[in-house]
Amino acid sequence: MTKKSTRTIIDPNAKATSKDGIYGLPFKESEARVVFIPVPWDVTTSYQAGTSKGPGAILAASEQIDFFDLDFIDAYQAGLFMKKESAKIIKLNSEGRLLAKKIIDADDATMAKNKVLQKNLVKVNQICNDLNNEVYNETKKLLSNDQIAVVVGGDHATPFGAIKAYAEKYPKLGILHFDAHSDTRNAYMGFENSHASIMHNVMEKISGISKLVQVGIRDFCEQEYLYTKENKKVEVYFDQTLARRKMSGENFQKIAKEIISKLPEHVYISFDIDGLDPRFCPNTGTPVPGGLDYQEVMLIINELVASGKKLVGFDLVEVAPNPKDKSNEWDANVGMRLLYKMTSASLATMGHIKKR
Ligand SMILES: [Mn+2]
Repeated sequence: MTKKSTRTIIDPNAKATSKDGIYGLPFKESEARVVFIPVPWDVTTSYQAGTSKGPGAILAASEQIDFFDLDFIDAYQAGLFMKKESAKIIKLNSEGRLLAKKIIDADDATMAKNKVLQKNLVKVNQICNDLNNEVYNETKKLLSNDQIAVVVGGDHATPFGAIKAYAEKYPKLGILHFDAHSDTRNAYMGFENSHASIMHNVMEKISGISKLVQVGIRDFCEQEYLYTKENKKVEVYFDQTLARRKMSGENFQKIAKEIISKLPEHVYISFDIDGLDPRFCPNTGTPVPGGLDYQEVMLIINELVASGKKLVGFDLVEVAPNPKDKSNEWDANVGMRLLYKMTSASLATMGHIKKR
């Protein structure tokens, strides 16, 4: 990346406008330490589609940011930039979604005898592989340039390629995974690369991941429960367990420290917005009651920074705008703030900005 001082051209007290880049910032990609990769993707979304509109909604909502932060000093100074949505990814998504829809709607008996649907399933799996390669190549390019690449989904299938590129750059990488769902199914409705299998694929198909710590999990099948229980590299903080520990009077800061203690030196956060209580993400694809409070997440992130471990990369997925009311940008508002906080934390742990 090229160097540029921006202190003179950004007024952090002024209202940002979306005609500039994300968070109203004027950086070019080459000047930005953090590059957001929008991935408008919801090919295998089973319940409510709409996460493909997430990156655009986050970009639009981002002008509401106030840069002043009680924990970190001026993350924006490091240069933040969001790429344009890729035409190739948009095309892959609409092709894939059309094919996947008929498979999702078909029952098992129909799938077993319908050759066209079976062919379409192979095609959908190929399309998802193409997406993974696109995201992998883009992330690899940015990482080799000493930039931090951040996937903004899209559904939870989107960051696979990014995590693969990060694991190559940081061997023994640990994943801190916030989610309502375990996302460790072998496959979902025959889809090999669906949102419901992302962490299974990360653990089985990417070498070098030393640890997966899941937080907020409250929706999973028995296969997932057994998979995470038997895999020594996986540690699960179920939502129910966290809630009961809190209700029995345990100090949440102590719990947050414990969560962070399970992670290695280099950490990647994969953040599914539905890990939060649904009041923070009412339009996400598959909301589940329970979940983390926003400030609990802030505390866990803070404990990560305090631990001296490095937040080398992260993603934010499953943010979906309200399909019936475009003026309601609540989900994206929460998303863009969470994204800015993770950006700040990552930059601070990587030595690019200071803690307050
Ligand atoms: Mn997920």
